[in-house]
Amino acid sequence: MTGRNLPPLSLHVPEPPFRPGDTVDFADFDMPAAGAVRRPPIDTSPADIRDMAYAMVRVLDDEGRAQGPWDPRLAPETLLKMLRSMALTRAFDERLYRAQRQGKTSFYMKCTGEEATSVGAAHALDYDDMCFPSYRQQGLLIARDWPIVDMINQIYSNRADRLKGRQMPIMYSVREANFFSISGNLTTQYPQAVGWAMASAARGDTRIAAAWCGEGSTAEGDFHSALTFAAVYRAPVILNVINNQWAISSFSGFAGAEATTFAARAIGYGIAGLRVDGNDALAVYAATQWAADRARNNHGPTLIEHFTYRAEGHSTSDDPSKYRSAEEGGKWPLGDPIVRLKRHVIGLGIWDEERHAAMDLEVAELVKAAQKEAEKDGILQDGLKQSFDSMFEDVFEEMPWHLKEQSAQMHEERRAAGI
Ligand SMILES: Cc1ncc(C[n+]2csc(CCOP(=O)(O)OP(=O)(O)O)c2C)c(N)n1
Repeated sequence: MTGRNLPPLSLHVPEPPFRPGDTVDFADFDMPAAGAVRRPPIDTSPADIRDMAYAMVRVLDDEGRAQGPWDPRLAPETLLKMLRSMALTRAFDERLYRAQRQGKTSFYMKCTGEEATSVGAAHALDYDDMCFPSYRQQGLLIARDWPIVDMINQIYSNRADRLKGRQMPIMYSVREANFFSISGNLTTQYPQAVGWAMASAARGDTRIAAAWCGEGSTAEGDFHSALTFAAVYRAPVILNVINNQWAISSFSGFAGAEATTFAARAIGYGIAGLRVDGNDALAVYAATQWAADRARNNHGPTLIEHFTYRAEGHSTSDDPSKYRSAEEGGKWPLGDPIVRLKRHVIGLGIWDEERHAAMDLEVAELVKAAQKEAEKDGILQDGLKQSFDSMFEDVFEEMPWHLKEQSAQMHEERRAAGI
């Protein structure tokens, strides 16, 4: 343009720190000391804890000792139950991942390295609190002792699948365990969780809701409308963001991580925001307990960012070696959540390596037995397990005339084709 001596405009396109083949160095990673962050009272005003959205609640130090005011001081049984649920979740993931490779199911997603974010939270919530998970919180169902054979039936879309083969594998729905139907459409569960929490409050109930989404999902519009409703009505809800740093091949910078934290999203809405070491089961437990007490006593919603690392591929359809350095997972400074809790309970003298090894064997056998049981009702390779008619059911409460017509047409065409 004439008469203007200005530099050309340009866009900033985020670039992840490490690409395939790069040497990984987390020296710049700001890792606050365990126990360093204060624990405010549950009726604190969101404005008074703005700094906490940039800090990190950590309980377990490098030696596995619990430090500071967020130590939830759990009973030995609770600590060991959490450890077992995390180990069982990992064993479940390993086996079902292999089942996909063997062609027994079409798809699977692991949560390896993120087990504390679901298992720690599940232990701090009441069983009748309603969970609105994403597809990476299988640890919630496992921590709530839901039978894993039922989860495998869904993954196999077999005869015993309660969802009648209508959903993609891992999109569980378990009303009895207060685990809301998973939807493939990212972040739709966020406003639904807030609405559920509002309904609970409007009815004078005492149950609260909790929602989970990934950091990539915070870029969805639903995330922002959910936060507005939660703040305006002070809905009794816990909004969890699992920042595992990757949304398939997009690093967290594309969801806004370069400029600020995900916990800091809460500030603009006037919501309490906490940032937590997501690989520290005790920190996840303590933050969830704080947020639950806050919600239950009508002090409003809390957004919790769980800082973690997606240790494996996004799904069985993904190859992370194409877009990130293979060294990343091993060098991630917050470690492995199972190893960290194990070190803690060994340090307390209530656990040892022998018992841990025996438990790993026991949970692997348990998953294997459940898989065998589920396979009696069929696997993917055997073909369809549900009646063709069931495909038209439950679209509406009562089947309307046009679906009856389509069903009849299907039968006619199958007859004509000799099947
Ligand atoms: C509305 C919508 N857009 C895109 C997708 C495709 N998709 C599935 S998972 C995913 C990445 C989500 O990443 P994140 O929220 O960080 O969660 P993570 O997978 O890391 O747990 C995308 C883009 C989708 N399922 N729904």
